[in-house]
Amino acid sequence: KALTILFLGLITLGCRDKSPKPIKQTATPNIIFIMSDDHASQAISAYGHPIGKLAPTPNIDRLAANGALFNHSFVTNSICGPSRAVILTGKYSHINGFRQNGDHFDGNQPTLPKMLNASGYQTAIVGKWHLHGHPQGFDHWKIIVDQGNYYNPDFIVNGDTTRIEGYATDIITNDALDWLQHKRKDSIPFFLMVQHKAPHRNWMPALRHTNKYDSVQFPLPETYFPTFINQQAAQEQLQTIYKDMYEGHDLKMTKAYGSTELAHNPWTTDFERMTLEQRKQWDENYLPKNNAFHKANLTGNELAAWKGQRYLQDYLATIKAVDEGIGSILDYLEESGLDENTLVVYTSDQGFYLGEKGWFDKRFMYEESFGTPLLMQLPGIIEPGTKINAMVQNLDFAQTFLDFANLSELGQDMQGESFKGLLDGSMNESDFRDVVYYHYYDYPAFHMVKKHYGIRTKRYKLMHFYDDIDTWELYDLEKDSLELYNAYSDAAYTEIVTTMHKKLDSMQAVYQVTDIEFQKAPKEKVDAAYQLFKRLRDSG
Ligand code: SGN
Ligand code: CA
Repeated sequence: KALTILFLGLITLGCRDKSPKPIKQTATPNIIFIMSDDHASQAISAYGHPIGKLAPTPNIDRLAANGALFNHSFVTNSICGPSRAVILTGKYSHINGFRQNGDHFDGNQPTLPKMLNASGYQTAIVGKWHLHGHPQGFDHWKIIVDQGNYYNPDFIVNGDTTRIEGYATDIITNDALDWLQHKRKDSIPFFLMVQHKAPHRNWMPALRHTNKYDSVQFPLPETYFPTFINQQAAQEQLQTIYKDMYEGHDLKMTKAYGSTELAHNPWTTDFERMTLEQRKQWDENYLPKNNAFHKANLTGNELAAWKGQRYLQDYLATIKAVDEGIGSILDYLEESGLDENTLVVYTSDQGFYLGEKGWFDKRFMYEESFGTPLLMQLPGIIEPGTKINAMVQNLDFAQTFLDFANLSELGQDMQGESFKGLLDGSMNESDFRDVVYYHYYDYPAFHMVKKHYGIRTKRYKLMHFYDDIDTWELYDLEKDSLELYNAYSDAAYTEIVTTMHKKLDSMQAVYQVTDIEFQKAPKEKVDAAYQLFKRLRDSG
């Protein structure tokens, strides 16, 4: 008898490798929500941008091939913590209370994971949280401390902070896979959030990718050296690649030919956390290209262009591990048969600048950072190769997922709109919203992007920058997709300006934006912040 059991056991084990595990599909779909930090659509090959084409993301592109790619997906407030709070609550920053990085998320309020969990979903989150406090509504959570580090990051696991050796992106991917394969219960639907630190500043690629794009010449945007006319907030920001990046910390430049000592590096921890072996390998990988730089003796615009290249090479190489991780998750879903009933979502907490207007970072309501990549697959529901042009927002995610889970009634208090109908073909794009509201508060803060709010319709964008300035901008996106010409005072646009103001007022009324949202920071605080960030930048 024992032999028979052993024999049957061996057969079963043998089969497991070859054919997919028979899986009992759940009545409502599972949801895997993968979000990276600061991933620009320009850096995803499926979006067709020249930069993305030179640094392909074949696994993220699988989602576009199997499902839908959104061309006009926007955030409500282009910064990390606030974006995450909007996604969890389905409510604008002024309603969920998390307006800017550093705020504390009120975890006692209703959230999407809590609703799904209470309705029978298994819930888990791994990776970046950045909302301070501990996650609520998750059966399993393992989060990175604050911004986290690329190498050997600290995680909070069951309330304890633990340093985990390895590369952050790989650790997060592996933890997600481990939960899917070993910790999750079969036959119960699940909601898994996989939230990468990458490709956030300071863009440190995995050791296997540090030299990935050394020989690629990326096209720098035509606006790399901008002249800002009637764009005071753009003029006064501190996020220009060739003015504001730290040469050592951000660009991995060294002090001299032959040296591996980093140039200006005000935050030393990112490199100090590496083990001696990691650091040795890192230095070996960067030395030849840094030596070549020193030899070239660049100055002026040539130096600025070189910095843009180095930034893009590192940023894009950092994305490589994210893409590989998504590949591993998709492979597992396909091998197990789970893919048939799993909605897989890929997005970023906001868009990012890859040298447009000379910039890195985000924050502005201009297209690159107001937009964010969004791709989704769910076989049998979403037609392969779907392209969606409707203006969706991260504000809509919670209601959309609740809709997929047949729990729409739980989202009645939320401020977004389910876009499930756009995905399953039951709704026309023209029946979806025709105006999007945006509001950014994080000032004075890193990069000194002024507070602003505004609306975007399919064709126009109206923005108001306030606090220590009071300026309006209007863009005709059909004629001026790069947002270079502020048409607010142009007589040809008088009527449009009036209509847009009316729409803006009505949006603020709909979303319950009250006067406290327009408060100014004390002038001393603004001045001190400008001084601090300039000092940090120039002290190298
Ligand atoms: C850090 C970065 C900033 C970045 C913020 C917010 N500086 O402070 O460049 O804008 O995070 O990013 S760093 O030198 O410390 O990397 S966010 O994605 O968390 O909102
Ligand atoms: Ca971010």
